[in-house]
Amino acid sequence: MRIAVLLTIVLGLLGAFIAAAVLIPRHKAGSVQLPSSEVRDYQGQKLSSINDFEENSINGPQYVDKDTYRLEISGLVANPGSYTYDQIVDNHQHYQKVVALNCVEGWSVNILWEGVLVQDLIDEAQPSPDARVLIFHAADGYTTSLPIEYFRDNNIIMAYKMNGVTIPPERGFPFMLVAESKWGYKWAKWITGIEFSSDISYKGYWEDRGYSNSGDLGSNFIQ
Ligand SMILES: Nc1nc2c(c(=O)[nH]1)N[C@H]1C(S)=C(S)[C@@H](COP(=O)(O)O)O[C@H]1N2
Ligand SMILES: [Mo]
Repeated sequence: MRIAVLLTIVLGLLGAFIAAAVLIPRHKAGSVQLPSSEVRDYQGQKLSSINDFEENSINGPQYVDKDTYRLEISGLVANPGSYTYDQIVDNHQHYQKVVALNCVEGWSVNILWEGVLVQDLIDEAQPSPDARVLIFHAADGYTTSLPIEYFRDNNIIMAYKMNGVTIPPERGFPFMLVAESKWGYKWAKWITGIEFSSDISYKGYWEDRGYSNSGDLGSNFIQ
């Protein structure tokens, strides 16, 4: 009789443990990112909002799938490659800076960017001496180019966050080039490839339509 009671208790407890193990949700590896609100003040500076951008992309917003995404490094390099989102974000030093984007249409936004240094990607790619420009390719077919020395000289970053939140699809997820001191059309969004080229007269989407190839702020943007 005693044994029967003991057995019932033991079996009952065992059943409860098994049920708990199956039913209670467990933590997956890594951390779960909860939606956070964007930073609007940074070191005494007022920042613009993500919502202050005007939507004027050539083919509308692009929705890039993080799991199948690859960044293609190609052209005049010893070490071409195809990198996942995590390989870019997790395997590189992170940098932050506040930089204003100015569109030729007359609006601007001041944003806190976080990203990886393009020079780190250049160093990994090991460009040949013939490589003079980097051509950025994007998910919507957009391209734009900048001289290879521009990135080191200006500590240019390729951003994955703006105002402390992951860049939303409409604003260029997964990566946007923070082309400091250049007009907005040099700030490639939805970057899918960086091609190293010798063609210093290469013209991107807007450059080919008459906008200056240097894209320098302050210079006349119409050639
Ligand atoms: N892939 C891609 N990147 C792009 C563009 C675009 O159409 N496609 N437009 C450029 C222009 S003209 C500006 S001003 C900035 C900011 O664009 P947004 O306000 O549409 O985000 O993105 C730049 N990068
Ligand atoms: Mo623009």
